[in-house]
Amino acid sequence: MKDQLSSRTVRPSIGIMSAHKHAHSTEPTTLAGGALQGMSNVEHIKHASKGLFYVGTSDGARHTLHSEIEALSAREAETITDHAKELAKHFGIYKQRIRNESGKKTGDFIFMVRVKNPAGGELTAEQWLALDEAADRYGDGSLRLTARQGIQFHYVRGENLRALVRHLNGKYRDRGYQLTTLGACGDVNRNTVASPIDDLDAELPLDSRALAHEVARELAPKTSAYYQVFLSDENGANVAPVNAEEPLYGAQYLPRKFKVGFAHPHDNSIDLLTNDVGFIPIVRGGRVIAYDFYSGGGLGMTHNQPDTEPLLALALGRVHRGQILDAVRATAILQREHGERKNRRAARWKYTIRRLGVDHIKAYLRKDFAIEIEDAAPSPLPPVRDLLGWYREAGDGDRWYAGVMIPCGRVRDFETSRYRSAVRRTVESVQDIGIRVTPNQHLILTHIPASQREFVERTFAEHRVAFDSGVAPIRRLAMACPAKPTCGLAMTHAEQALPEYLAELERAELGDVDVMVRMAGCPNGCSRPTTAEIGIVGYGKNDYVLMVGGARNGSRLARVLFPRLGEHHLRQALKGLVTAIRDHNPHHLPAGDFLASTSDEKLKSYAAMTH
Ligand code: SRM
Ligand code: SF4
Repeated sequence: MKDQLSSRTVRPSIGIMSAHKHAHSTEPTTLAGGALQGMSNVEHIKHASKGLFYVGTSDGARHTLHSEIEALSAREAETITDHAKELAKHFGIYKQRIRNESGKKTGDFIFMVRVKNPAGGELTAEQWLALDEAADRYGDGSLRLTARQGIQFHYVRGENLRALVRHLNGKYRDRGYQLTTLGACGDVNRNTVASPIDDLDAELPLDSRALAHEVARELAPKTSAYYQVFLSDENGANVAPVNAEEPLYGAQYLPRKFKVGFAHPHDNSIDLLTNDVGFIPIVRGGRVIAYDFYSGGGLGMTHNQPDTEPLLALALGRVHRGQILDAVRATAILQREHGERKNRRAARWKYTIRRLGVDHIKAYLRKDFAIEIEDAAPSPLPPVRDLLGWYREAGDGDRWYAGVMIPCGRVRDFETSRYRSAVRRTVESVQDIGIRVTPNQHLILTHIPASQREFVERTFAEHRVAFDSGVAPIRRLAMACPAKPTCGLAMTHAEQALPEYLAELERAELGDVDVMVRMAGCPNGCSRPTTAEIGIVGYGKNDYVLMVGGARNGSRLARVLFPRLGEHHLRQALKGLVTAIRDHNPHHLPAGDFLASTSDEKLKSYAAMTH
């Protein structure tokens, strides 16, 4: 196998100097600046893998990732090694361990497997049914819709891992898109999100999804290791030619995850400004004339590392449709060369672009990558919409789409509401139905004839799944991350806590208040609490940060109102603040604007009130 740092790797000789230093005062360790020495352990692991094939060990020896997966499948190993763990992420696989009540990782080894679902979260009925079947066969009987329109399996046992990946990849192709876990995690482009109503919106049907698909295809890992490790046939014969070349990423892939999104002028549910690179069409006279181009967003921050912070993407100007793929590719190359590779916490593009200077980056994109960025103020962003209920679909037929609320994205049959069965029954019964995962962790069922609307509603009612007006305003935009017990980084619960907090607000007759509440189990911010109107972030055992005042269109970060709160006080504060949005908001401002424009002192006095 050829060494992968091949001549085909595009390597610009960049003379970009740090324009103004961001918070990171030490000189960065970058590919452009030097050798592997001094880079993080993960960089060494990626480099030694020769395109994700080999697991290097600390004594300089190596074995194949394939051999570790073989051992798992044969039940000869409980899990994979920690070096293999870093590579497996690039295949959408996370090594996890069940945590006990006190949070200690003492339980069985398990895996989380993430399926990529680019360009609007679209799935066919066959694909949905394949996922649904796999939930029982290989997971814990649930499907977890993600905040980036993906689907996760939790509690996958080692011996089922390869079988699950094969099941997903093997049979269910449609319209050229195959379910895959390749590149769903790891230091590559993650799921490329797009507004789920891109082409459905009756007033403005667009086609940004095609661009999102192009980006997803172009930035997918090109190594064939995935196929050799998971998909070689029963006799070990390869299903794809062996290839370790990564023309775009090179031997060490990107310094960190990379995220790209496309919003719609009527819907910013993807939270455009939280992406590394984002676009939204500019429409004049019903025609898309160009796209606003944003760069450098990201929400993660790390305890005890004050240099790390949530940052919204910056508006760079306008680009034309024909240059969008080039602009994404160029940004990925700049990040590959100039991103920090020693401290992974400081390695996201949001830090690189600010360290190098936005003007430098723009100049560089223009000159060396020939991207024609037109200087222009961006158009105002549309709101983050819940998209629940019925909407007529674009096109001539009398077809409809229906947004269905899935609490915290967990498609499961609970005792009270049987979400999984309701969706399966609908998908099996309505001809030509399509499915989309929304960035709010909900589902949209598409292409439903008017004559079938009543059947769909009845099916949901029979399974006790609340639909449209049956969903309280306070729940419609609520999101939480998986957190405990599966997420190894979680400090508190989130998915398992937020529904109860919301129920408590409903019991206090606050369910009708229109406010976006999001909760995460640690400061990584996976459910995007930092752009919510009310954001809750787990910070330690029985310790939470309460944030307020994000904008409904994602254009403003929330500010910290309480840096530390125990759970009891958190619940009390939630009640007080939601009451204030309803009762002390004389101009009926949207909840985020009300919270943003009210002083801390005032809000704290409301938070202390209970009713
Ligand atoms: Fe995330 C890591 C779950 C969207 C920022 N995220 C994780 C891991 C894999 C934990 C780990 O590294 O061990 C979580 C898996 C837990 C589990 O048991 O399932 C996890 N992230 C999720 C999901 C499932 C949350 C959800 O409720 O939907 C989302 C999967 C999206 C997908 O399909 O690709 C998810 N994560 C996000 C988002 C929101 C977004 O992308 O729109 C963010 C904030 C935006 C951003 O990237 O800055 C996000 N996740 C992080 C970070 C912080 C990154 C940083 O820059 O510091 C981590 C930790 C890390 O990478 O080191 C992380
Ligand atoms: Fe895990 Fe933290 Fe992400 Fe929640 S926000 S899924 S706790 S990494």
